[in-house]
Amino acid sequence: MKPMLIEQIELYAVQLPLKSHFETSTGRAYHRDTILVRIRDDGAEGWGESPIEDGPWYSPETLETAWHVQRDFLIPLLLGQEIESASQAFARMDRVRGHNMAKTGLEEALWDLEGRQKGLSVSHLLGGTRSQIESGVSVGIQDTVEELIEQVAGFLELGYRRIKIKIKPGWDVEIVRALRDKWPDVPLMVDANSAYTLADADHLAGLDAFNLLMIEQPLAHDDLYEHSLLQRRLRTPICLDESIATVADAQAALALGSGRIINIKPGRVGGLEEAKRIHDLCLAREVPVWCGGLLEVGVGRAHNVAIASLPGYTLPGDVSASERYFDRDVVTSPIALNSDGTIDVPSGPGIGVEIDERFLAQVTERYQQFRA
Ligand code: NPG
Repeated sequence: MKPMLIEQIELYAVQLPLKSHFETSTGRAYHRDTILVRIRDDGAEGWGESPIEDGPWYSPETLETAWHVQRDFLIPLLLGQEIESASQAFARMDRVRGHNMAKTGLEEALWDLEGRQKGLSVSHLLGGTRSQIESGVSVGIQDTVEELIEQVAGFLELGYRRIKIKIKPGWDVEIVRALRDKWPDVPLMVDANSAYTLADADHLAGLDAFNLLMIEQPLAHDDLYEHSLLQRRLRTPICLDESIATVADAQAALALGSGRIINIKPGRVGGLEEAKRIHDLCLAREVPVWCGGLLEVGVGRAHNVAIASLPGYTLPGDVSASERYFDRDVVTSPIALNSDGTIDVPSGPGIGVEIDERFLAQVTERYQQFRA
């Protein structure tokens, strides 16, 4: 098979309204801002997503930084180049430090392109072994506990296999108690998005009473050491998210005992290849992983489904149906939930979703084309 030739790259800054606002300890979002990337070679094309937010709240990257780094540094490294396999793309962009979300959209687009050219699914290219993934849902901070209970009840009714709630100081132990009173056995976890410090260790240990699957990223977004101290004081496993940007971070975290579970988001680590490397490391060490989400639209969501089909993704992740967030998605067949709480892994070429070009044009706020 001849190598891919990166002939044309297009960037689309897109904004979609969220069905309802999504609140984490870092703030409230009413719409989803993201960058979609299309790469063309000959007649074929592939799509990827850089799931930035409307500000540097979760990650330091924003629309402006990602666009700037893509336009001025990453695209010049790729455009006009031949590449044998998308698995090499992350290394081609190595000269640029960090900026993982900017890299992800470009890298994912090459996976999709490669799959379409070879007639293989991205799941197959990555070594996926599942035809369905288990789907969990992430529920934001609500104004009242009654509203939270109503939302959780609705998601359980739909079949979601695991509930994650966002917590922050003042919205934690008592909220979990209320959920556990109502649902003693539902697979439940909490996500703090770095809202606590080590001084909160005793308070966080109060969560040990509720048989939680895990507590995600309680401490600083770039910390490994204090998480290792906290983990020794908690029975509940810590899951790391923000702290793991590279394979080296994952190695350090496992060596230090900073947590017992890792959430791998392609957008956070720079794409599918780096996600796979972290997965492989964790699989070899028997550390469970799951696929996180950054409210991706259909493109990034489909890539998340593909990576979540790898064998080490043994826990239900945050890959939920498109309709959980959007009335209308930018793809013609949005990711859907089966009644048993699973999502099918597409077996067709690439990521298995087609772009709704007319709708994409309506929601695109900025566009730029680059040709070799
Ligand atoms: O379903 O895609 C999803 C969202 C899952 O809760 C989720 N993501 O910290 O993991 C997180 C959180 C997040 C969302 C972070 C948006 C940043 C932005």
